[in-house]
Amino acid sequence: MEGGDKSEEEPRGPRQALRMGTLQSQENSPEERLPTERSRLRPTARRVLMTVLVFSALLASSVLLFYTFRNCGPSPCQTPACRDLGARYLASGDSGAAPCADFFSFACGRANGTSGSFQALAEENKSRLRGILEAQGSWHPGLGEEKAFQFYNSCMDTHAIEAAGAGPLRQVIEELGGWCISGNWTSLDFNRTLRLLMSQYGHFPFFRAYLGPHPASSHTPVIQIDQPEFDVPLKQEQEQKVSAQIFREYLTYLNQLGTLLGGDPGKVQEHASLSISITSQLSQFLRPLEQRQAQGKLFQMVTVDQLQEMAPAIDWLSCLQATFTPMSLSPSQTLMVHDLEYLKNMSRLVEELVLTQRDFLQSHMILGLVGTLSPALDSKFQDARRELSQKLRELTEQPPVPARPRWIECVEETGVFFEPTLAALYVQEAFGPRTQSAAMELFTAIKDALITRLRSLSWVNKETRDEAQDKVTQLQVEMGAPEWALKPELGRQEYSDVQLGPSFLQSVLSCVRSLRARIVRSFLQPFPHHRWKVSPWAVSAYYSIPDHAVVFPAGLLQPPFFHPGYPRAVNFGAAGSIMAHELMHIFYKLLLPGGCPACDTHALQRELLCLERHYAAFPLPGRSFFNGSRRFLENVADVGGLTIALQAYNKRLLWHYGETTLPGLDLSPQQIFFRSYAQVMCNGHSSQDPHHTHSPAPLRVHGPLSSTPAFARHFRCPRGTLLNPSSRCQLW
Ligand SMILES: *[C@@H]1O[C@H](CO)[C@@H](O)[C@H](O)[C@H]1NC(C)=O
Ligand SMILES: *[C@@H]1O[C@H](CO)[C@@H](O)[C@H](O)[C@H]1NC(C)=O
Ligand SMILES: *[C@@H]1O[C@H](CO)[C@@H](O)[C@H](O)[C@H]1NC(C)=O
Ligand SMILES: *[C@@H]1O[C@H](CO)[C@@H](O)[C@H](O)[C@H]1NC(C)=O
Ligand SMILES: *[C@@H]1O[C@H](CO)[C@@H](O)[C@H](O)[C@H]1NC(C)=O
Ligand SMILES: CC(=O)N[C@H]1CO[C@H](CO)[C@@H](O)[C@@H]1O
Repeated sequence: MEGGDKSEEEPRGPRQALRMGTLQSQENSPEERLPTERSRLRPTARRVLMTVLVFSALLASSVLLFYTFRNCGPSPCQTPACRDLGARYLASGDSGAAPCADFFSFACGRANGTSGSFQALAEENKSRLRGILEAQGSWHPGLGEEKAFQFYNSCMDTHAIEAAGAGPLRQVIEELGGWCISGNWTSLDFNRTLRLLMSQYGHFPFFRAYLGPHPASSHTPVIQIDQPEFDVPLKQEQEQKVSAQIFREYLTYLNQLGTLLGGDPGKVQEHASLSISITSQLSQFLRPLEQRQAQGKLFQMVTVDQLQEMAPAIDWLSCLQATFTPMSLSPSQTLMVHDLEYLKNMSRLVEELVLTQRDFLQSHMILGLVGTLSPALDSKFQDARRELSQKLRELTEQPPVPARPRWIECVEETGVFFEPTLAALYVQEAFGPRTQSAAMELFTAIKDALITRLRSLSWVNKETRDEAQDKVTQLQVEMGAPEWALKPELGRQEYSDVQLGPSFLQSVLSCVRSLRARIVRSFLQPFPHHRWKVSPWAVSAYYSIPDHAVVFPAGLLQPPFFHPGYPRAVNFGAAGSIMAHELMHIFYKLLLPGGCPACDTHALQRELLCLERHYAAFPLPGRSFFNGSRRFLENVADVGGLTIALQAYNKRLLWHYGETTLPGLDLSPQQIFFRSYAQVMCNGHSSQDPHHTHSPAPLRVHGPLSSTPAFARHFRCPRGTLLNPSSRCQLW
């Protein structure tokens, strides 16, 4: 179903406007005071008469319409967007589950096993990008867009890719000086090969190098040198048996690559084994982050010269200069090094290998490159890699990942290389002015509710409250997409350095170089605003501490989380609580020990402890258990986010008319609010979050809902049920 922007909000009939007028007069909202105030200028008698008339008229209509309202209730919204959402809720929920005992199953019961809401949303909107990329002739003439479409098409043209086979890759290997497994071979210049790999082919065999924010000033870029990423875990952590199997699978894979490139099987086997041995030795030098953290050596600032002295096997200046042009580097350039110990040991190993096993070192680098480039090669290379990854998942007891259709890969790849163009096209299609202003309006309502809430917190003193309020008002909000994507004329990219063809591999390599140069150039320009860390079609909101900015990408402000034509209950419950959750992150510092000396520390500690106990008391599925720290702060943000979103929603209900419900669901607006809140969390039993900072989904539903008296009221939960506990915490 098309849930896009085109479906308009339900036309508001006169009946409905009247009905809500009733609601208003009952609640005596501020909007209504306006006419009374204006009439003050008129003669007294007339004023009295008017007042009486207005009152009696209001009273009469109130009585009349109160009954109408009682009889019919808000009517269901019948737009395609609403019908679609109603059907989605019906399909995901388990109506047999008792909402007061297990609201998670009630809302997400059948969402089991399948991918979560966020993931589903991410996939759906990639299909939206696909729609854009495949709609021939829908794009404006312009070199940039044309290149993006051409790239996508050549990615989808599997016939051409299969026909070219390993040819384009052999050519790349020749450019690198060849290897002794197949084809011609010139003698090795290690530094030259490494420089080409890093700067021309985007492959970093011994370490990674990238531009990142300077630790002392987040707007200044610095070159960072980090540990490499290996295809397989070869560190002696697993059982002997498992690691032997991993070795075998990896060897099979490398052998396949070598023979696909026309190598003699015996020779390939020898080089593949040595390559594994090199990877394995390098892996032994890696130290986990925690260990480095414990030693207080997460990173060190060194100059290129100093690094050259400590890790002499690499020609640092020439490798980095080639990689980061047009930046101009000198020996005194400062670098941020994440694990100096690793680099020293790596350098020693490379020096040793250059002396004793030159040819093998070259083969090792090229085998790694082939792995890196596989996505741009024909199906034989891709199958080999997929097989390796499935085997590794089996061996490490992870569930298999289903094969992804080619178009998703191609959409993602096009999105990486042509992000500015795709961002503008996506925003045009999925985040029109009406959605934009509705989203901003929602955010303003949430922000206002938060400011109101701050005034009533018992543990915050006046000074801290004023400070917090200032922080909220000064917050930078990025809604939907960066400025340049919302105004395409600002972000038009020509990609003049991108050369497409003759083979898909060559196109990809050209894009890799162009992208790196673009990143470097953008870092070299002063940039006063927040730099987006996600694409506009991404589904993850975030708060950036250094920029004091919240970011809500357009991909998130889509059905089923948001639509300008949805009942407000849905938008406030789903997108609104996500927005409020992000806003709560502003106050993390206050909640940490010693973070708010001026607060009523005693009351604050009491409420934090209360919430900790509240969460700890939940029965949890599986092995997941609650443990303080970051996850606790996320829980605190969940509870606060729901409270704020609900408060904002109630205020909206009071001020505006025309609230609707969802077709096919027997739920009141408030019930829909809570249902929509839960729907956001329907992402299965295991956390999708890579860092596991969030609690498992059922807890993210039950924790906050059971802390909210209004939930129990609207679902008529008997006292003592899971979602209507006998006491509640009062943090927010
Ligand atoms: C959902 O998953 C749980 C645990 O994996 C399982 O016990 C339950 O039967 C599943 N329910 C449905 C409706 O698939
Ligand atoms: C090896 O080099 C020769 C001469 O330079 C060239 O003709 C031949 O095509 C090359 N072989 C491969 C496999 O590229
Ligand atoms: C690096 O090499 C040094 C000296 O050979 C050694 O003491 C140290 O344990 C090595 N570090 C790692 C992480 O293997
Ligand atoms: C690479 O270049 C550096 C710096 O010039 C040099 O010290 C090193 O020996 C070279 N490495 C190899 C393996 O030739
Ligand atoms: C919980 O976290 C604390 C500190 O973050 C840690 O010391 C403790 O071991 C953790 N407990 C469990 C059961 O993981
Ligand atoms: C959530 C969302 O907007 N999903 C859309 C993604 O794109 C497809 C294809 O255009 C639409 O059908 C979905 O509604």
